[in-house]
Amino acid sequence: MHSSERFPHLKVCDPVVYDMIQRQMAYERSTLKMIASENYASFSVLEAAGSSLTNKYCEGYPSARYYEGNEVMDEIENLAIDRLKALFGAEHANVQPLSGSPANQAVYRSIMAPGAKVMGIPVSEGGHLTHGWKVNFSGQDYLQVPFGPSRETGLLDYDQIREIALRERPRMIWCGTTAYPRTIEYDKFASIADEVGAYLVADIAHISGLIAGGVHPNPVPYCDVVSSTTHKMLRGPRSGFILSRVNDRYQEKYYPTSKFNLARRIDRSVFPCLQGGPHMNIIAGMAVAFGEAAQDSFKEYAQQVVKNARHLGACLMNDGIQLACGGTDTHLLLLDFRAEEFTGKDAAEALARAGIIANFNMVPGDERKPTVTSGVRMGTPGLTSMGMKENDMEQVAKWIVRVLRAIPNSGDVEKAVRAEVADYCKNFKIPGLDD
Ligand code: DSN
Repeated sequence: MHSSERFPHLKVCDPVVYDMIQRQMAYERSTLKMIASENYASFSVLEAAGSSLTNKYCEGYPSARYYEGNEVMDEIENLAIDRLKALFGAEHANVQPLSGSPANQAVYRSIMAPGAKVMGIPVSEGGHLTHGWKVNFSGQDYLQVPFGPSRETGLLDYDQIREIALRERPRMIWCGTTAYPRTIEYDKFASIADEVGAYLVADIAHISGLIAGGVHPNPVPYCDVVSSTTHKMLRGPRSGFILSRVNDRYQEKYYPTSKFNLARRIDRSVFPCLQGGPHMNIIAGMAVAFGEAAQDSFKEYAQQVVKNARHLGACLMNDGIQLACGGTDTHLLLLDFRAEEFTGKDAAEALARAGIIANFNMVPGDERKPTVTSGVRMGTPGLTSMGMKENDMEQVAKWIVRVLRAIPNSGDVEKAVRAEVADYCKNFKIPGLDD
C-alpha cells in the first residue's frame, strides 16, 4: 500500500500536517536511522496506538476505575501487564507511565524521601537526566552521589562503585545508562546495594529489547525496581513501564507504618500521585509490542542487532576510528574523537548531511563541552529492523569513514554519500513505513 493511501482522511482534512508526515517518512526512507535510542514500530503497534482507544478515560487500575465503560480497557491493560511480566519474569508491572522520565519520577516517589541520596551516573558520563542530574527534578529534589565509567577504560569499575556506596550510604542506586556499550553486571551492583542497604533500581530503557531478546542479562532477579521506555529497541509505542518486586525488603526500615507494599506504592505513585488518565491506545500498542517481543523472531532480531553493532565496530576500528571501551556488547557504539581536531558535533552534523543520522555524545575522558563533545553515539536497532546484516554494516562503515576523513572539507563527499545512502535504502522495507 502506498503511504498516501494510509492517511486518506488526513490528506483531505489537514493537508498541512499530512505533508509534514509524508516529508518525515520520505526522510526516514532515504536515510540511516542510527540514533541508538530510535527504532521502527510495526504497523500493528502503530495501528493500536493510533486507534480510537485514545478517546476513553479510565483513571485507576483494572477493576478499580473512576469511570464507567472500562470492561474492555481492563482486558487490554491486564493483557499488557501479563505479557510484560512474562517477558521479564517480574512479580509486578505498571504499564501506565507516559514515558521513561515519568516512570523514573514515580520510582523516586515510591522509595525516596526528598533530600535523600541517590547514586547515579551523570548524564554527561552516560547516565540519564533522571538519575540525579542537577537541572532535572531528580537533582533538585534529591542529592546525587555521582559515579561513572573510568575515564581511562570507559568501563564501570565495580570496586570504585562499592567504595563510593560504602562512604555515602545512598538510599537508592541507579544501574542504567544511555551510552555504555558494555554489559552491565547486575549481580555486582546487587551485592553492593545489599551491603549498604540501598534499593537497587535498573533503568533498562536502552537495553530492554536486548534483555527481552536474551542477549543481555536480565536485572529483574537482582533489582528492587526496573524502569524502561518501550519505544527504543523494544519497538513499542512511545511510553514507559515499571517492574518491581511485590514486597519491599526495606519496609521496616523506611516505611514501617505504611500499609502499602512496594508494588502498591509504585502504582499509587504513578496514579494518582503523578498522572491522571492512562493513554489506553498506547497501552494497547504496548501489549502488541510485548507480544511481538516474545516471539522467536525477536530473539533472532536481538542477536542480529548485537552482531551488526559488533561488526560495524570492528570495521570502523579497522579503518582507524577509535571506539570507547574498544567495542561493544550491545546495540550501540561510541565513536571517540578526542584525538581529532573536529568535535562530536562536527562529525554528527557531517554524517547527518550524508544521510547517516546519529547524535553527538560525551565519551569517557571527554574534555570538550557537552554542547560539542568529542564523540558520536550510534546504534544498530533501526538498521537491523530494516533487515540489514553484517555485509551491510561493512558498507555503512565505509560511508562513515569517508565522511569523517573528509571533515572539514566534506561537502562533496557528504553529497555523494547522501545519494548512495538513499539509493541503498531502496533495497529494504522499513517496518511501519513500507508494506
Ligand atoms: N533520549 C534518550 C536517549 O537518546 O538515550 C534517553 O532518554
